[in-house]
Amino acid sequence: MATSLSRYLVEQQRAKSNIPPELRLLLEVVARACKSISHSVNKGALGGVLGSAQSENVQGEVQKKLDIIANEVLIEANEWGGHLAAMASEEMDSIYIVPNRYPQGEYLLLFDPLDGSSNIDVNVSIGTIFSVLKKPEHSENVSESDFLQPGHAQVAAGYCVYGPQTTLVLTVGDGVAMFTLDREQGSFVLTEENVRIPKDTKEFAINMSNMRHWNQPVSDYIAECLAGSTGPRGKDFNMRWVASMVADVHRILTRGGVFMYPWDKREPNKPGKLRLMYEANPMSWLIEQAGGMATNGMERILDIQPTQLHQRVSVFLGSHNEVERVTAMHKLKS
Ligand code: AHM
Ligand code: MG
Repeated sequence: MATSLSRYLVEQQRAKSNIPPELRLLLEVVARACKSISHSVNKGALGGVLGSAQSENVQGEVQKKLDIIANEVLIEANEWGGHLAAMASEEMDSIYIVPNRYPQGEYLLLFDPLDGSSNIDVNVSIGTIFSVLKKPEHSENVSESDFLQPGHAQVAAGYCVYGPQTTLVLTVGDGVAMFTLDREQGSFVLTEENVRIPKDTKEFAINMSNMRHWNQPVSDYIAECLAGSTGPRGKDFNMRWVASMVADVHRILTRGGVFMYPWDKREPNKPGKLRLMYEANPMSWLIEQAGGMATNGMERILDIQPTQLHQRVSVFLGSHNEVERVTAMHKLKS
């Protein structure tokens, strides 16, 4: 018989004691919210959900209607259950503390409600990314500083990709599992366990249009890949760039590859485009749990001590040997 997400979580707790009831509730609520977001995404123009919301988020990016809808769905689903103390989102300037009328739980939830915003209106895969932390024990009144924990402190992380299939991908620190949404049954069904990323790959993902803005190590690494079988790598590479991190990471978890969003000269004061706490950290943990590697070019992403909720980071993640190589090239130049 098919294993539902609920059953998987109960059985994991029984076998490994790694999913206490409050965390299980949290993960089930996040999955339910993703199901609802998936419905809105599927309706597209018919649901009046496409297009711009005529507003900007704290990062100065124009918000799409679906960015805001997904953010609201996640907050409304999660605020009343008693499992959370507060939430943080790419689409909200500061943290959202669970209102007084509801009990406060011990977890903190961070999310990018709809990643890949530029793909919403063009019917290309997009997704929700989430990260779960424990509220520090000493903290009475939850504040933003409670969120500033390194990625290795996450207790659960995952994403849901809204593509040809809706797939929820999850880790609680014991490998990576994938669940496909069965629309007739209305439930997520376990379709892959112990996901492993091949150590070697011939596929890279980077926005090549930024080439002239890269630093030397990134330029050197990509030059090696492009030189193909006659170059130093002795093999031909293929390139893929969906421009939705969820979709690019999903491909890498499925068949390997390396994904890069490096620092570049367009905005030299920012370490990169992607956000550490609700994009890079959850994705890096999933990648590591599947046998891959994730760095900012110099150090393990999961070891970075955050100083700001919305801070950015350079990202190199995916097949172990490629990430190791591009990281070594950075260290050589430093
Ligand atoms: P978003 O959170 O505003 O959607 O931005 C993040 C996205 C990632 O999903 C993707 O990897 C990247 O931005 C694409 O950037 P670019 O537009 O430079 O291709
Ligand atoms: Mg995003």
